[in-house]
Amino acid sequence: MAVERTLSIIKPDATRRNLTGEINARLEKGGLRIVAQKRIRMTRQMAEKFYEVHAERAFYDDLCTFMTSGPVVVQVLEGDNAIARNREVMGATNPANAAAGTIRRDFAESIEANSCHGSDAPETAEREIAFFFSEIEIVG
Ligand code: FUP
Repeated sequence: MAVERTLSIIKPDATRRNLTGEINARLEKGGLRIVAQKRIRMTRQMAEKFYEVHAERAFYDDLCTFMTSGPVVVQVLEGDNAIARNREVMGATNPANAAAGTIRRDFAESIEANSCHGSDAPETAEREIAFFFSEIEIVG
């Protein structure tokens, strides 16, 4: 299996409820190593750029408002098949459809306030990691 890196975000609904540690424990127990991490406040401009692929979707505006409504923790996760592994640990986008024991099933408030983000492919992981981190900030 290939060692990969993926970009993870602990979203404002989760930081507001002080769930950073619990979510990090789920990630680590899931076989992922947190090799970079910082707590930031996304600006509107950052949120719009980060989610530009969704710019035409009806939920885009609300999503950008939500992502700037409080602090987020952005992270680089490393591990075997980290991109798919993280998406398994997170669960489906809509918590109503997320499998038992996943982060979104256990913590998410709604399809929008769904507690975490994870890159969905190698190309997006590379883009999203570079969006938040320089190479020297990532310590494997
Ligand atoms: P995911 O890859 O699971 O984060 O899901 P998507 O890339 O499809 O969606 C990105 C984010 O848009 C979700 F995390 C939450 C938000 N979203 C909505 O608010 N409403 C929707 O109907 C779909 C997505």
